[in-house]
Amino acid sequence: MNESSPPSSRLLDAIRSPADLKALPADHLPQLAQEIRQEIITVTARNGGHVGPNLGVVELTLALHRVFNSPEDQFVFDVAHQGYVHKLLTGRGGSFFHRLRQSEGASGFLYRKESPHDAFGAGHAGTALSAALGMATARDLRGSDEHVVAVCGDAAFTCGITLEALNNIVSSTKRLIVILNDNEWSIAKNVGAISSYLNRISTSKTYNKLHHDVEAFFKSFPAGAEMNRVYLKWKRETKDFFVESSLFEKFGLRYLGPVDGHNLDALVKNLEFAKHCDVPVLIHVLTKKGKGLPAAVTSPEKFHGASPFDPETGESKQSAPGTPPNYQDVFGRALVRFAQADRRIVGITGAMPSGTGLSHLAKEVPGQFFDVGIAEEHAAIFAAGLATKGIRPVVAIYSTFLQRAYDPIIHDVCLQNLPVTFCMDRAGLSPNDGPTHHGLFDLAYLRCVPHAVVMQPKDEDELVDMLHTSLQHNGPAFVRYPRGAGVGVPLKAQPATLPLGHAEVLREGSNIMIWALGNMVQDALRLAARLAAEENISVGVVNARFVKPLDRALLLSHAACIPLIVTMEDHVLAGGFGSAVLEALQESDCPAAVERIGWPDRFVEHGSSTEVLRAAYGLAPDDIHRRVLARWRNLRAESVPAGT
Ligand SMILES: Cc1ncc(C[n+]2csc(CCOP(=O)(O)OP(=O)(O)O)c2C)c(N)n1
Repeated sequence: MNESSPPSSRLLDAIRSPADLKALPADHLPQLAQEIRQEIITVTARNGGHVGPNLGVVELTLALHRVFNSPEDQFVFDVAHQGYVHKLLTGRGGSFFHRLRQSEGASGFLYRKESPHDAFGAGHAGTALSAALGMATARDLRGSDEHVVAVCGDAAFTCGITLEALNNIVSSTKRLIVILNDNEWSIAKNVGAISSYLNRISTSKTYNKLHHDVEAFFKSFPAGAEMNRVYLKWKRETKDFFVESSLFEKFGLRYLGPVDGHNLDALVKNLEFAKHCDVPVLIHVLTKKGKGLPAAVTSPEKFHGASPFDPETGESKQSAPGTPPNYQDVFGRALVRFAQADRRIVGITGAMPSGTGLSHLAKEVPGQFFDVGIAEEHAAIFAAGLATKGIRPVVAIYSTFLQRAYDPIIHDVCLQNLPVTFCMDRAGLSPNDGPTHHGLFDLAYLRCVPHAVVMQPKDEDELVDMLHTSLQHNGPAFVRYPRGAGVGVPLKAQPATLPLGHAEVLREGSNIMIWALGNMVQDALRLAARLAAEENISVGVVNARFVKPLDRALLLSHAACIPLIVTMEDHVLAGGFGSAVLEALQESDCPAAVERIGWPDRFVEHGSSTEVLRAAYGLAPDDIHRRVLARWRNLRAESVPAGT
């Protein structure tokens, strides 16, 4: 290591590119690591974000950028929620990073369009290995020479896609570096057989002691690379002895590790070695999620993706007094009651017990709770299997992650008309997270599937009714609801069974009828009141409840006598609720005027809040008011005969 005078000011402020990092004397790196941790804590405490995963990869990311040359060499981060350190080292620090997850600021994930250093974008888990393998194979085909490094968490190995890629590596390339960042945690504690296997490798005391002793022995020789090769060969061949078999070696990868993920020297050495290997290599790196923030180390689940917190104590910033309970908690508690009353009811999560509210079930009725890992396809088919034997599975998956389970939804659940309930949290915008996490496509991909019943409640009490209704229904049902707090309505003691395919008229009107879905119902009621008060227009509001089956009878009765139908949905217009209304009217040859309010055919970026993003897309309440009023006035003008 170069010795140099101790740095006085913040080193981080002088790092504008990986070249600046490379120029830094090695003995300054611990201070830089500390400054990076402090920066991440300061910014996530204010903006919220993935504090734990990022605090765990500070040394790993520093080592990657010391050894490789980004952007020529390419890093593919799985989920890309642990990319903050990478951002800070690639010219995205300062005020851009201070606006992390805010409008005009750094995204919470990696995007090819945000920086040339983001080789591959992500937000969903399990894609890194396939993407990196594709990039490495393209390199081989093109005859270029760059390195490709995939950085995958231990939970990524619960994803089918990761295992599919693993199966394909040796037949596709000779040069790929995979970093297994093993912190033993998914969002909750990692689950499943692979997680237990990794734990056995990491903790086999006999093996690790022997490995350290022998490493010290080999290091006592000045022979360098040759000795290192002999040592690694020994290590590979003895590992099977102590930890059954090295799974990764069976897939044809050279296994290196486990390596202390907070020891920069060890990381750099292993990466340097991997760089010169002529076979694909997996480096098993052990890291501590949340390192540097004691509260995050003791509560890794809470600090995986934290809302704003006190940087000193780690205490969450309290939501404003009187904030209604979150949809996810209302759902989770209702499911506990239903499951306690009916032992056939079980809850299934794909590695997200707290995010979906299923942690309530895990705690209260653990025998009826399953965490299957980040495995949405498996979750859906597992549920289908359970349903064939009379079990009533409730699969709770965010709308965006349910996209993974599309084929199982069609092929395994709906085709066989099995009674599985899917509860889709985060349907609609997930503003700070951005396009990988917005749940804006589910209506389009679900309402075309035969047998599917698709619904969205107007408030949290109706969510409980819909969960109850779906559990009475002898077929597949999908309930979507938004992120965050409910409306604040009281919850009935006993849920109601809703008649399938029946909408609810909340306000009568004779000029305009707004058909609103879910969280748009409250906006619709405010819009109707305003148009009535300010413009003297008679505006009714329907709570659609069901997108499929749609309440065609009510819709046609409105279209027959009300001049303008407005649809409102927190979903893309293409294929959504408004499209369902148009199709129903067209199929009945009903020439009604329809104004559809929803998201355009665009990937909506991240932003500071739902309000900010709605305003950016002309969907703020004032914008909608202007549009509906203009359409109404046009219709009126068209209906008045010329010359009068
Ligand atoms: C398909 C999909 N399902 C669920 C998630 C939610 N999710 C985000 S990160 C994460 C856990 C990742 O754990 P790991 O890969 O071990 O990385 P770590 O956070 O521990 O660094 C999960 C389940 C997701 N991003 N994508």
